[in-house]
Amino acid sequence: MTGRYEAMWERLNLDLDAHASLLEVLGKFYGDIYLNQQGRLRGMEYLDFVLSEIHGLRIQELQEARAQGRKVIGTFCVFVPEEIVWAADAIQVGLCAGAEAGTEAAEKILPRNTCALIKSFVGFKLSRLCPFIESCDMVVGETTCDGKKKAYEIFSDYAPVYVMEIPQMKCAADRSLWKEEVLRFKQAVENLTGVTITAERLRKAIELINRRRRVLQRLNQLRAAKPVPISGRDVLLINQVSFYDDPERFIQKIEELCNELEEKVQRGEGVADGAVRVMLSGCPMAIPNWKLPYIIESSGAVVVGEESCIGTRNTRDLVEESGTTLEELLNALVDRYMKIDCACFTPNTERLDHIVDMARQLDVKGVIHYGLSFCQPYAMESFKVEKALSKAGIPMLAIETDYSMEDVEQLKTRVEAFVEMIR
Ligand code: BJ8
Repeated sequence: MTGRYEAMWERLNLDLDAHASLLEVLGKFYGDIYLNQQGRLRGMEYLDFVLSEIHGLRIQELQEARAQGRKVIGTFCVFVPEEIVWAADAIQVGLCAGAEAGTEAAEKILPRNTCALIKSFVGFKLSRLCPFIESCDMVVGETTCDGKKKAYEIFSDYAPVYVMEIPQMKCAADRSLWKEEVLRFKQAVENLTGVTITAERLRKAIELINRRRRVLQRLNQLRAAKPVPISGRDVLLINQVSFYDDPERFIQKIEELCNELEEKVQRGEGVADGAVRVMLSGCPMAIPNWKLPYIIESSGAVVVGEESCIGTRNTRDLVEESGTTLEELLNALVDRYMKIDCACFTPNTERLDHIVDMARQLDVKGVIHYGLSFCQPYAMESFKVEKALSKAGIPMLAIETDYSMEDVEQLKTRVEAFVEMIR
């Protein structure tokens, strides 16, 4: 890929040497974790291709779209209403990063005790490693956790940042605040793109993003089968790619993959014979953060569900499509996003219910709660999650880690012991 896109990366002001090293490491990591799996689905070839072109073809598409006058909007949180972006004929891409590269640079302007996800996106920008950030006309931050909220203040010195205020509770006043914020965001997107969002445009965008959520719901339902027909690693990758690939192409390819999966389920074929079914819950795992799922799936277990923003939190709820006026559709959007059960909310009891329901539906033997080091909201909530699960008779293991590889052996020992215990 390097030769073909070098001129484009140069125009985007990437550090070409550092970027080439990053791609090399990523390719090796992907080979070890993904391509070595036995009996993968034909449909995963699409994901392999997307990954092999991660900073190539998709970036080229974004550049071509920009040349035709379309805008690219980057986001870090599933709270940003994507439908507004697509309704204005702009393109949304997820910017969360899951690699350690750039951490050193990030720690020059952020405290060391900041979560890896934040350090990663700041580090990628400072080290000129991410063509997605460099392709953005607007970068949308949000006031979720304190770390992100304050990091965006610093980040705005380096990128065109717009910040959405996210409510912290779910009372009537919070809904009103959120509606104001959605309207303010709509205005900002209209100003950027020069496109007025009409009811028709918004309805089409709602239908598009709902279709993407539905295909991911279908995929998740297929994982309830026994034996489970697809590895957790593969599904995590699908979820990660959903944040930046073209939605129409993604929907079509994942529909095809689901058809293949359905046939596999009918034939009673699965992956990982005899592996213990577990579920992941907690912080999002941005690409290429595959460390923990890989450890789990090489320790005699298989991941059959992810209760996270790169998982069911992003796909569980659809936007009601029946509205005909702009006002009705905007209200439907506001209501759907208010259902997000991020640990940044207080109280957040619905998340506990969702975790227990999901664990029961997927018939898992245990839950592994994943927290990024220094992430207070999820670390705090893990105690409540454990309590709720224990009441339901489901064991939980709490893992706290970051993007480094230093603790892999230690994590493996803990995960293996947990899997043996619940087997
Ligand atoms: S809706 S989970 S995407 S905020 S891991 S940066 S919380 S210190 S990512 Fe998130 Fe939106 Fe919530 Fe989802 Fe802060 Fe924690 Fe870091 Fe986090």
